[in-house]
Amino acid sequence: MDDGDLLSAIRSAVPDDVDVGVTGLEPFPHARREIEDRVHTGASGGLGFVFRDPQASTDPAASFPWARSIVVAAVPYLEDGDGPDPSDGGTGRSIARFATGDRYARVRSVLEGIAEVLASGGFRCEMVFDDDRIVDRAVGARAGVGWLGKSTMMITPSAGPWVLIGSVVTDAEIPATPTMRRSCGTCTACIPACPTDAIVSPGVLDANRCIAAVLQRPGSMPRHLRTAVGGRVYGCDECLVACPPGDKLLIRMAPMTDHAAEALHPRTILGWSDREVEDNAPHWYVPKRNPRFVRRNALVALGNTGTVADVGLLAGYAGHPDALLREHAVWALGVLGARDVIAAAAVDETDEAVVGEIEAWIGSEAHR
Ligand code: B12
Ligand code: SF4
Ligand code: SF4
Repeated sequence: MDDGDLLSAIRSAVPDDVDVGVTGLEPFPHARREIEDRVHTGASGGLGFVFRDPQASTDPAASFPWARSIVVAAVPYLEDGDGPDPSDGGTGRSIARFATGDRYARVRSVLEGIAEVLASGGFRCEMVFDDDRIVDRAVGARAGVGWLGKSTMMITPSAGPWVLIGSVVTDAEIPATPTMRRSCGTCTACIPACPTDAIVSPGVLDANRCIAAVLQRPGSMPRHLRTAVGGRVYGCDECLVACPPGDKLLIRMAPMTDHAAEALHPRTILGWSDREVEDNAPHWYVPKRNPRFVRRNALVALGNTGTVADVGLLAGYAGHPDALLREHAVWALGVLGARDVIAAAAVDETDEAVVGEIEAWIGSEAHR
């Protein structure tokens, strides 16, 4: 099989809605500069991933010295239930679409199909996605499967931003596919759609403010961002929902049922046992895989979306042994106006952060 045939064989092994391209192992100097800039300015928000070693993550030849080509796939991941939500006052879905179920299963299956074609030709290959050794969007853009949008998402003409990106690194020498000659043009819809103004300029994300990142970080959630977090517990879809090239795919999907919305409501999540958190969220980045951070997020989300009927549940968390959860429960109670419950919680409280949160709502005099 010659090189051109190899790419045709790969394309016929993947579903029709998956875009495939090829690029070489040359470094990605632009991506490296961008990543170093985010680390330098602090906009990386202390995240690890590709920010840990910008040189290594943008020089695939250093990580895969045996390889000659990168075959990259943009895999649409929307399903029924992902359709547009009715106007929710900006509170957002509790769990972003990409994290509802195992959406990476389809990426794995597409990459396995590609790897099978290569392996049957006697070539070595390795599947890579969401991996610190590769900047997925830069690979996808150079191979021409999409363009880098102002939201920093890689956008494809057929699925907009609703694609996950995965690659197969191989020692087959496959000619590179051309870069796409498309861009966002004059569109800027994602920038005002972001609830926290985290897209600070076109293509530049401040991860300190991005809700998707805030929900992944350990510790107390910054107080000034809690209201904007809305009803979100994991991930954020606002800059994707706002993106016009994704509309035609999004509207083809059935909307979320009331039953599914209740099953993922922050109050339901707060009722999950540790085991249920692990079962429902096996692929989420949760610091140290500790369910307390999922609960912290759900407490804030319930404060933003709950009603007086949720005060009892929150009052239980205001007496939780974990001070981080007490602190966020007090915040949620404050938002729902349950000052009497906060005053009752104040009586035996000694943790500094929780006392600070209590005093923010009922004042230090009332606390004493
Ligand atoms: C760390 C990380 C995050 C962090 C930080 C992301 C960030 N941009 O800083 C957080 C937790 C916030 C995050 C959130 C999300 N993520 Co994420 N994340 C990653 C990860 C692991 C590394 C990406 C990264 O930090 N790159 C470094 C930064 C500097 O690069 P960049 O933002 O892509 O920057 C490029 C642009 O800025 C561009 N650029 C620079 N200047 C300019 C100027 C203009 C005008 C333009 C147009 C472009 C441009 O050049 C840069 C280099 O290529 C990748 C997987 C991987 N290994 O690549 C997934 C990945 C990027 N995430 C993904 C997804 C799905 C998401 C979410 C949509 C999930 C959700 N619903 O909550 C959100 C989207 C938020 C957003 N607007 O980016 C997908 C994106 C797929 C796609 N179509 O682009 C990836 C590729 C995972 C995958 N394998 O599919 N993510
Ligand atoms: S994921 Fe949400 S918070 Fe982050 S940039 Fe997009 S809209 Fe803003
Ligand atoms: S909303 Fe508009 S500007 Fe933002 S990424 Fe999508 S096409 Fe580009």
